[in-house]
Amino acid sequence: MTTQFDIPHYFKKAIVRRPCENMVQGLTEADMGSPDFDLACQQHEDYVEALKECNLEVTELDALNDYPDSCFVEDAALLTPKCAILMHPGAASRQGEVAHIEAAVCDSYDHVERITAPGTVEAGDIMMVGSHYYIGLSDRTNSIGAAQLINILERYGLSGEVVEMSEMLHLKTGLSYLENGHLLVCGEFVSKQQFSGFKRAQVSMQDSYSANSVWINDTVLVPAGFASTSSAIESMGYKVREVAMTEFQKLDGGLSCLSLRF
Ligand code: CIR
Repeated sequence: MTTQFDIPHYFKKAIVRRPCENMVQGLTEADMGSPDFDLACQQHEDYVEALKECNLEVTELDALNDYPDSCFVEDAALLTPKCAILMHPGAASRQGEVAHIEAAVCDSYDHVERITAPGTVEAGDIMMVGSHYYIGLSDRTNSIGAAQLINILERYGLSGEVVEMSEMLHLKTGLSYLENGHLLVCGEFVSKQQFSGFKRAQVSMQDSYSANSVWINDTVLVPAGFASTSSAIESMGYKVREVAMTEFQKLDGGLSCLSLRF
């Protein structure tokens, strides 16, 4: 296994998709009520602004009303420095999102691979640490899909390993790599031996939503309203940019889910 704790991976671009009015039909177990579409659009605009503040060139794709969860673009593809990999989501209602992201991905990549049935992977289950990728086996990502993914990664000189999990929606629901060996951990991932080599900062279950925070070019985006997570991240030496995410939280969507960064 290769890990490159000392070389942060700087990003140049991001792809996002605007929320659609049908987002109220999105998948959720959150029991927090329906999202307010207008407020979600405002929050999404501020998210895009935050990406730009981190010096990313942002491609904004149009809303897709046939796919309520389609603003969560992270799940449809994995963009590595060597190749792009189109996913096959485990959630049936989300499988069609992949065809709609393909053109934007192909615009930026010469090498485009794909996960195929019966394999399923949603890239919210994939955490990049240098050239190594951790792949959570969740309800959305199966071992056939993970094996396909590892095979593709290895063909490009990258590597992967699976992470057993049973409680969270996606791997990055409870884990975020902040570069420089720093890892936010929450819930079922706190005691995992697999992550004992990282400098870990524990996020309490009460603040679990903020365990999905995103390092982008030395700034960390943190959901607004989680002061203890923000200050823990600041004390690791990072600049924090808070983003209001209440309407996406109602759909179990975190900060990382709203963009593909590469
Ligand atoms: C779903 O359940 O698929 C969406 N409502 C939320 C997806 C969140 N994506 C992510 O954590 N990567």
